[in-house]
Parts: sequence; structure tokens; C-alpha cells
Amino acid sequence: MAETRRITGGCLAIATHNPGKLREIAELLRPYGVETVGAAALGLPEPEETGATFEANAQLKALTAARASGLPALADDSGLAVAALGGAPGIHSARWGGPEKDFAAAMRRVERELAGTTDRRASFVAALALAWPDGRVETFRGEVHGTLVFPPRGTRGFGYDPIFVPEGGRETFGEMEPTAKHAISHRARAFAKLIAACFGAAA
Ligand code: ITT
Repeated sequence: MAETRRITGGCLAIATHNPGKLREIAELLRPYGVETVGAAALGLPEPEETGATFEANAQLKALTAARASGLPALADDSGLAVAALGGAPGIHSARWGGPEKDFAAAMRRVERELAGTTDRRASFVAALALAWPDGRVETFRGEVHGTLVFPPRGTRGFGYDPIFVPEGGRETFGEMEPTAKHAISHRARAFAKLIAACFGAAA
């Protein structure tokens, strides 16, 4: 496989329409001095996520954005995988929020579908794809394991954060300081791999 290309300045398109993700990605990239521009600011369309895996959907979003903008583009496909639900909602995590992106309703659905079971194990998964306008693309995956709690707790973060307690912790991602989430999250773990590949350890 060819060596990873480095990001050496210029602008990076962040191929997400999710403001929660955009905020976290900007925070995670801040120490590296990369100028970023979001999909909405670039007027990029929201591609249909037809892939069967987190990686495939991340690649699809990153390639679409890189080709449309002429910039290197970073996309994140992520979700909550619940053990007792066979990994659901998984790649359909955003869809469980419906067109209204109502994650209070999505969390109630998780609780409903878990009724009558005792296994509360779940993981957050993130696949980051970095694509270039010439079609080159690479992916990096991160996961964090934990347990689900009901009712939801905390108003920080986004999506399913208020029901997820990471392994070894007591607070949900919705209750934690953003810096504490960034120290251990699925997104941060995928980012660490991307940073090592694209910015070098000393960056
Ligand atoms: P883009 O495709 O535009 O990036 P999206 O929200 O549709 O935005 P995904 O298809 O990757 O993104 O769906 C991921 C969903 O999984 C997201 O909407 C959240 O509900 C959930 N999710 C992902 N990461 C999360 C996190 O760190 N905390 C809480 N929920 C998260």
C-alpha cells in the first residue's frame, strides 16, 4: 500500500452536516493548526449513505466532498452498537433519530428494544476517512466500550451521549467535560491513528 500523504497546510474540508461532530472534529484538530471548512459552508450535498460498513460510508462521504470541493476532505461515519441488539443501531444510528434528528426518541427506542433483557453492553464506533480529489482515500477506526443507562443523563455532547457510560467511568458522555470525552472517545481514538499517519508524531 502507498504511504499515507501528509496534510501540510492549506484547507481541509470536513464532510459532515452534523454540528456535534463538526465541533468535536474542529476541537480534535485544533492543536495541529489545520484550517478547516465545514460541508455546509462549502455548500456540499449530503450524500446517501449506501455502504454496509462504517468504513464504506465514511469513504463515500469523504470522496464525494473531496471531488466536489477540490480539497482534501475528512469524513466521520459513526454510531452506537448495542450488544443485545446484535450491533443495532450501528450504521443506522442517525436514521433512528428520524428526519427530525430526534435523539431523545432514538434513545427511548433503544430502551424499548432492550426491554426484557439485562445485557447493557454497547460500544461507540467511528470510522474516519481522509480522501483526496484524485480519489485516494484512507480510513482509521476507533471504538470505546461501555454500558447503557436509562433514563438519559446530561446535556453535553450530542446524539446518544446521555445514555452511554464508558468502561471504568460513572458519568455518561452527556455529563462529562468535552475534554474528558475527547481523552477516550471512539472519535478521539480514530483521530489518534489519523494524526500519527498524516501529521507525524511530533506535530
Ligand atoms: P454526517 O453523515 O453528515 O457526518 P450524521 O449524523 O448523519 O452526519 P452518521 O451517519 O455517521 O452521521 O451517524 C452517526 C450517528 O451516530 C449520529 O447522528 C449520532 O446520533 C451517533 N453518534 C456518533 N458519534 C456519537 C458520539 O460521539 N456521541 C453520541 N452519538 C454519536
